[in-house]
Amino acid sequence: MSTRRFTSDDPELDRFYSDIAANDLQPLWEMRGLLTKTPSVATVPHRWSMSELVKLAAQSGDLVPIERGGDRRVLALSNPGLGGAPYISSTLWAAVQFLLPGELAPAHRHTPSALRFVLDGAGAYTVLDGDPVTMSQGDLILTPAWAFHEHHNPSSESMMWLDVLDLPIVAGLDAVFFEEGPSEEADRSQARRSASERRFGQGAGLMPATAGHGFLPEHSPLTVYRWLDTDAALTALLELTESGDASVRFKDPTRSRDVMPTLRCEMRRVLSGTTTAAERQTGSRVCAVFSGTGRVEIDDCEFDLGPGDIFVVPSWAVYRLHAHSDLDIFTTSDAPVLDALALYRDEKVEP
Ligand code: GTQ
Ligand code: FE2
Repeated sequence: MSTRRFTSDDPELDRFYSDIAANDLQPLWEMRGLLTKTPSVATVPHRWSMSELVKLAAQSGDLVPIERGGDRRVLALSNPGLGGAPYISSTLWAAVQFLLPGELAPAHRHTPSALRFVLDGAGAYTVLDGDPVTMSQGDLILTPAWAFHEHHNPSSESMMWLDVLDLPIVAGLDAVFFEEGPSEEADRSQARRSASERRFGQGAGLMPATAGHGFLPEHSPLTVYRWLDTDAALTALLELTESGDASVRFKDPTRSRDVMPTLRCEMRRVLSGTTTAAERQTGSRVCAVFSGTGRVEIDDCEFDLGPGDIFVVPSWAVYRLHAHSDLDIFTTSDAPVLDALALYRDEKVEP
C-alpha cells in the first residue's frame, strides 16, 4: 500500500478505508485544506542580506574551484518554508552566482528559462547562441529556454549576479531537458555590442522593418536591458508622478508581451521617505535591492533592506515598502503564467 490510509472510529468505515487504500483510493470527504478559501501557501517571506552573501561568496571563491562546484559557482536561495527544496518559492529558483576574474562557466542549455540581474561588477559577458552580451551592474540579461549560454569573466573584477529561473514550474510540468554545449574558444574580451541590441535595442519605437515577418522567438528578441535605459525611464516617470513610487516593466519590444513566457521583470523606484500602498498578488516575486535603503513589510514579517539584499514575497502576501533613501528594487515574478491561465489577481489592501 503506498497511498495514505484514512482511519475511522466506526469499525465498518475503518475497514472500508483500509479497502480503498489497498486500491490506491482516498475519500475526498475526509480531506482538509484542498479547496481553501484563499491560497494555502508554503513559501514564507524571507530576506537574504547582501553582507552575508558577500562573505559566503568570498569563501566559496576560495574553497570551491569552479570545476569542483560543477560548472557554476551558484548558491541557491532556499525558502525556509519549502522543506529543504532549493527554491526561493514554490514556482521560482533564485540564486547568487559568482564568477571570479579569468573564470568561465561552460556552455549548456536547458528548457527552464533564466535571467540574470547584475548586482555587482562589470566586464563579464555571456554568450547567447553565439551572440556575446556584456554584463554590467544593473543590467538585466535574458537566457531564454533552450538557448545555449556560457559565462566568461575576462576582467580583473569578480562578478556577482542574481539568477532567476522558472525551474520549479518546468520541473512541476515534468519538462526539464538539459544539454551540454560546445565551449566558445574565441576571446570575446573586446566583445562588440550584441547583435540582439543592434537589432532590437536601438531606441523606443524603432524596430527592424522586417521584425515579425519571419521567425520571431517565443521570448523577447532583445536579450539585454541596460541600466542606463532603466534608470532614465524611472527618472522620467517619477517627474510625472506625485506618489514617489514608479515601476517600469521590461517588455518584448516587438510585441505586447513579457520578456519570456513564464517570467515578468520590473524595476521599481521608491523615493526617500515614501511608504507604498499595501498590495498583494497571486504568484510569487523575487526582489533584489539594487540601491538604497529601507524596509519591507510582508504579512507579519518586517525586514530592513540595503543594497544587494534579496527577498521573496509569497503568493497573496500583503506587502509594502518604505524607503529611507531612494530605493531601486528589481523584481521577477511568475505573473505571465498566472495571466496565461487566467489565475492572476491583485488588489490594494486598505491599512
Ligand atoms: O548560469 O546557466 O542559478 O544553468 C542555475 C542553473 C544558473 C546558469 C543557475 C543554471 C545557471
Ligand atoms: Fe544555465
